Amino acid sequence: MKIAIVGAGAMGSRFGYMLHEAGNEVLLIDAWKEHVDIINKEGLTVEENGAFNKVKIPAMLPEDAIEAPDLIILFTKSMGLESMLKSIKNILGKHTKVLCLLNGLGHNETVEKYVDRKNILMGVTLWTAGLAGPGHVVLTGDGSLEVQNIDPNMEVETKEICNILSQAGLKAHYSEDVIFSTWRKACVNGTLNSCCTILDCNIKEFGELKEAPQLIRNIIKEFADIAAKYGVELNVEEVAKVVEGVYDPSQAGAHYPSMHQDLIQNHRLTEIDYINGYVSRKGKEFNINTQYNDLCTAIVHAKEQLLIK
Ligand code: NAD
Ligand code: AOT
Repeated sequence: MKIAIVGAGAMGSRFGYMLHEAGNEVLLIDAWKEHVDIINKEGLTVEENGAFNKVKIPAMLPEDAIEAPDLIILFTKSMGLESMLKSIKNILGKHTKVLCLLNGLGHNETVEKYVDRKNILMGVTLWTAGLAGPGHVVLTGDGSLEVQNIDPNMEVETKEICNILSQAGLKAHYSEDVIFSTWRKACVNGTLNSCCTILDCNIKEFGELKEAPQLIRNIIKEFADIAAKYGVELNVEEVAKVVEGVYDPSQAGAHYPSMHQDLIQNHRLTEIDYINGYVSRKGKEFNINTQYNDLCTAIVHAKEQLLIK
C-alpha cells in the first residue's frame, strides 16, 4: 500500500518505519527541512533497545509532494494540523483515506474542513516514540491503536486498513466507538503529559508518587464531567486503571510524554490547549468546575513563558 506519513516526527517516524519494514511503499512528509534532508541523505536512524538501524525511507517537504497515496497518516502536533492539511491539498486524492492519530480533542472538526467525510478515519494510539535529533527516532515499549471511520459506510475499507497496520506489528483494532476512545486517551494525556511535564519526570516515576492515584482521579473526573455533555460516558475508576496500566516500563513507563519532550527537553510550545486546556475552556462554557485542569493548563502555559524565549 502507498502510505504517506504527514508529520514525520517521533511518532510519524515510528509508524513510517514499521510500515516500511512490512513492505509498504512509505513516504515521510515533514516541514522540518533539516530532518527531511538527513533522512534522504543518511537514512532514518532507528534506535531500539540500544540497537541502531539505518533505514532508507524517502522523505519530502509538504510542498514537494504531488502524488496521492492510498493512505495518509496524520501525526503533526495539534497546533500544526490545520496548516499541514492546507499544505498537502495536492495529495488528497478522491480515494485517499486520511487517518488522524494526534493526541487531543477537537481534531475531527479540523480534518473535516479539508477532507471528504467518507475518507476520514479517526484513531488513538498507545504507542510511544521520541526524537533524539533530526533523522533519529528512539523507540521503547509496546503499544496498539484503535481506528474507526466517521462515515458509517466505510467500515469494510477501514477494517482493511487495520489489517495493513497490524501486519506491520502496530496492533490496530477496529473501534466501535472512536469518540469514546479519543476521550479515554485524552485522559491518559491529561494526567500523564501535563503532570510529567510539570514535575519533570517519566511515566514510571510519576506512577510511584504517593499523590498520583488521587491526582489522576481528580483530573479524570473533570474530563468525565465535560465528556458527559457530549454524550460520552467515562467511568473514572475504569479510566484511572487504564492510566495506571501504562506505568510499567514494558508499556510506557520509560517514556517521557511528548509534552515533556516539547517543553522541558526542546523548549517548544505544548499541546496543552487541546488536552487539559480543552476541558478547562469547555468547563467555562458549560459552567462546570474544572479546577484541576485549569491549574494544569495555567502552570504549563506559565512554564512555556519561562522556558521559551
Ligand atoms: P514531534 O514533535 O516529534 O513531531 C511533530 C512535528 O514536529 C514534526 O513535523 C517534526 O518534524 C516537528 N519537530 C520535531 N522536533 C523538531 C525540532 N527540533 N525542530 C523543528 N521541528 C521539529 O511529535 P510526536 O511526538 O511525534 O507527536 C505527534 C502527535 O502524536 C501529537 O499529537 C502527540 O501528542 C501524539 N502522540 C505522541 C506520542 C509520543 O510518544 N511522542 C505518543 C502518542 C501520541
Ligand atoms: C503515551 N504518551 O501519548 C502513550 O507522549 O503524548 C504522549 C503519549 C501511551 C501511553 C502513555 C503515554
